[in-house]
Amino acid sequence: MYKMRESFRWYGPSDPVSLAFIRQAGITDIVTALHHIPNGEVWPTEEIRERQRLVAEAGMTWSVVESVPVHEHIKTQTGEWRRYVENYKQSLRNLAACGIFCVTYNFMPVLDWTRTDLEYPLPDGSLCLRFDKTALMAFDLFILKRAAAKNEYSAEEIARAQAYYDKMSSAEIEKLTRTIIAGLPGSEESFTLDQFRAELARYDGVTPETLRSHLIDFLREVCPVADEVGVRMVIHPDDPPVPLFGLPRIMSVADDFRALVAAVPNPSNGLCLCTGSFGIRADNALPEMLREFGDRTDFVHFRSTRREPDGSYIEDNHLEGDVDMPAMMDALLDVMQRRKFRIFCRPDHGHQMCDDLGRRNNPGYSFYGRMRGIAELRGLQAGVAARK
Ligand code: DNO
Repeated sequence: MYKMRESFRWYGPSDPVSLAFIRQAGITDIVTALHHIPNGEVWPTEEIRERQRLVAEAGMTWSVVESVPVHEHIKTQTGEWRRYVENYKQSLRNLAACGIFCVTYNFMPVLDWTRTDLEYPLPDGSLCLRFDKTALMAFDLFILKRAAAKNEYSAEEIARAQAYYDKMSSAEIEKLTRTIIAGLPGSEESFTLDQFRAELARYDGVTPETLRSHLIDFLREVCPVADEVGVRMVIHPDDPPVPLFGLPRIMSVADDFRALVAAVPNPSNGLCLCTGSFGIRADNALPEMLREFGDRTDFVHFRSTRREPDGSYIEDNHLEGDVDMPAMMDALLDVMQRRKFRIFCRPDHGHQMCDDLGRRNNPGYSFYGRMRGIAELRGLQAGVAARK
């Protein structure tokens, strides 16, 4: 029976979590990126090889890239975007030449993933990531002061955000601002308030249709190269999969991926099925999506969120929250069996717990929380597999 190819994200030599620890979690495959290369530039073969060497020395393989970032100018088709597309193709060729064939990317404008609290305390003393809709609205309306924001929320929401903002200290305002725009790990971008406003302004008039056509143009350029060198490009969904700051969102539901495949049927056009991101929307039927898109899904992020009625959510333990993990695992095992292929899977985020607490951590990527995650997923897999 084909089992998950167990992987862990590692942010490179500056990651406080060591490769030695990751190996002891039973992991075989590393997910990483050359975070020091500026967005848009080519990833040189020597640098890729050097990173591979570090991972190999620790007894594992660098198998998945997360991410080769897509330069903002490609998303808006402005400035030097054509040069960035050519560079992207070259990075794919270089990765393939080094034997790396799975490349994650996303097409979220301006911000990669977004949360409002990186240390939300849970009753058991661990800390999780949280998205609080009221805090986000308070930031948008009263800190960022985005002009159109007041038209996008209801009167009741605005009143709630006002009450929330009125109680905030200047330290809390500063912290929330940093959490939202200073760049979460892997996002590669970090802004001040003014820079953020300028970036948002670049999307004035960019509708979801325009952004989608830019993504399709990008894929029509890079997929033929990816097909040729055997790379699968796996798009990560919007996180969270709802519009933020008036920005267009185009990878939030199953229909979004269907549209991409219809426009660019190339085999290299693939999906990174992130259960935590898609799972924010109750209208995303995750196991069905995995079964439908299974042939194109080379990478799965396992994470579970717990939704609250107002659009807020916390990141829960991997087998708790709203995601039906047993059903996901069942679908995963079926898809792998059908394809005769082991899909790369990683526990996406974990709580800060035990010896993670009080240490420097990349939010979501502390060691023990993810170790608990992989242990639970592995157990779930053994149980579901035994019944097949
Ligand atoms: C967050 C991650 C994202 C993801 C990118 C993929 O933890 O899931 O930052 O890596 O969106 O391009």
